[in-house]
Amino acid sequence: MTSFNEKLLNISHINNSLLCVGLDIDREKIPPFLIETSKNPYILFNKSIIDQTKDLVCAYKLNLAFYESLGSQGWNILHKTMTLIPKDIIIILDGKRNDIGNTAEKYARSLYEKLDADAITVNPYLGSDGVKPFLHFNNKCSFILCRTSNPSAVEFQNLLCHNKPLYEHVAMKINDWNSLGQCGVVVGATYPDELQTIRSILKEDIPFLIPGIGKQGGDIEKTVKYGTNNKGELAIINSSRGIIYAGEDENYKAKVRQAAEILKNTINNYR
Ligand code: OMP
Repeated sequence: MTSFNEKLLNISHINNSLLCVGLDIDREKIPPFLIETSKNPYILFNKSIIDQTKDLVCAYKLNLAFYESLGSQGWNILHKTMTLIPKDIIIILDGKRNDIGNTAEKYARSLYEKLDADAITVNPYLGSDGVKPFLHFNNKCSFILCRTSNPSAVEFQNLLCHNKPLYEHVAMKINDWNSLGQCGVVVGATYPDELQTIRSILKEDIPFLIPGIGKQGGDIEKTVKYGTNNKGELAIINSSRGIIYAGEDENYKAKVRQAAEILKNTINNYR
């Protein structure tokens, strides 16, 4: 069986890409004609995004909120979408899960065993016993939130504890939790200084998931410079709305492909 990092490096080389497209489906934003003319507009939409971008990406990230908010229909759309993604591309299910140990274990089984995600996102705020249940699944990767992209992230994550911001303590803990090699880290592209610091704390083989490019305005050059390892690898750079909602009318597929191609190439120019 291939490890998560081997799978990531393999697809990053094949497609020459660090780009992750976020499949965050939203009725308000998908081209209106799809809603009007199709019985399954979300599946049709996701299929067209995957068809247009599968040679341009290393990963797809599905934020579970967008699927859960559709009720049972959302779970069917999630399952079906996952079957449409080529097997060699990384699938990240983004639910930012955590809970006390025995409950966290159920979340982990749901995402890694039932849904068979390659990777998930995990909130570290409950401490080690809330994170460890996610770390014993072979060839999977749990991306631990370290410094998020949102404006209020500073409220807690930058608080000084023992003379260091809290996110640095989280980064150091991720090095410890990574003993089985199944940890990644989430750092927002909107905070390049923090990204640089966290890359310097973490071991070279820990992959970074970096959202915040595109609609949130993250700096692409600094994201690539500070977020990749010393070989320009092991970073997954996500954009959701900036790519999947690039077009509104019947021409949306070409616009989506163009947006993905431009971002992939811009990222590569800085590697
Ligand atoms: P866009 O802003 O549309 O590109 O979407 C960003 C995606 O990344 C959403 O699914 C967010 O939930 C997610 N995200 C952040 O935006 N900031 C973070 O700090 C962490 C995440 C995440 O874990 O993916």
